[in-house]
Amino acid sequence: MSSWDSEPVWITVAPTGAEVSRKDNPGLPHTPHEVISASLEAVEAGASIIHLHARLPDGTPSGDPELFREMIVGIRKQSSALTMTSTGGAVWMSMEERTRCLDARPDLCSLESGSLNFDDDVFATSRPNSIAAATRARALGIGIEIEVFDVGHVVAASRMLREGHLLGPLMVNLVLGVRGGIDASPEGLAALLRPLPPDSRWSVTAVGRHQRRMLAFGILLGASGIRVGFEDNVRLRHDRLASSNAELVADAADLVRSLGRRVASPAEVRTRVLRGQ
Ligand code: KMH
Ligand code: ZN
Repeated sequence: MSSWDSEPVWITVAPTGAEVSRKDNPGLPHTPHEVISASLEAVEAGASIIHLHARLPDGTPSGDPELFREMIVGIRKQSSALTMTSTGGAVWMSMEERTRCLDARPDLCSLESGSLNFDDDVFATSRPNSIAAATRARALGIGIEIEVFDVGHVVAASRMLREGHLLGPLMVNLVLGVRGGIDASPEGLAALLRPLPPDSRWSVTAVGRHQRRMLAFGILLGASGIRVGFEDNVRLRHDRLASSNAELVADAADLVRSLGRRVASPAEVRTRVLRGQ
């Protein structure tokens, strides 16, 4: 676990996701061009990792590696932020569709280490599928962030690490408050941290109205990173929609500083998360 006052906190922005729509926030980016400008604004505001999903112009989620490639090239042209493509995709996608994004050669990819009910849907990732995706990402030199929605996912990731399917130290994103996953509470966060190997890098994500206070818990407990963006939450406060992803990032950066920690630069994040992956 990182030392809470000596290590800077990275901010990941997840600008579009797959389950949110323009009905939730009319500013949701769809096209690569829109995602690139939202991402670059977010980097200006303090983000150093961009968690990418691809969509067609009408907003339908897509696994097309060309869309991912366009976003990655555009972001890399104008920033040194790390790009992370989602192998979570959308709940209805096949594993094959979800992992096509690896062909776009991001710096990092997200990866599920298990399954869960995702609200009314089943979000399925079998252990063999997770291992196969991890093996492919590693062969391509892509770093892996495990997305954790419940305690068993931490246990499964630790097992993949022990068995050599993942390289250490683990990088995990602890997602709290998905209906079907662990609840967004201090006890929920503590439950996810308990089985985590001690040298892991962990970030905190919480959905909807729980976001800000759970990120604060994470920052105070020594999180390596926090995540914000329209994928997880479209509101700045309960009674106000966020005007942009960058506004959420700026607010998260203020939160980090107000709790006595520093926001990490992309260069610092590169050294920390790509070393050893
Ligand atoms: N869209 C969610 C079902 C990830 O990016 O790895 C899964 C998700 C997680 O967004
Ligand atoms: Zn995602």
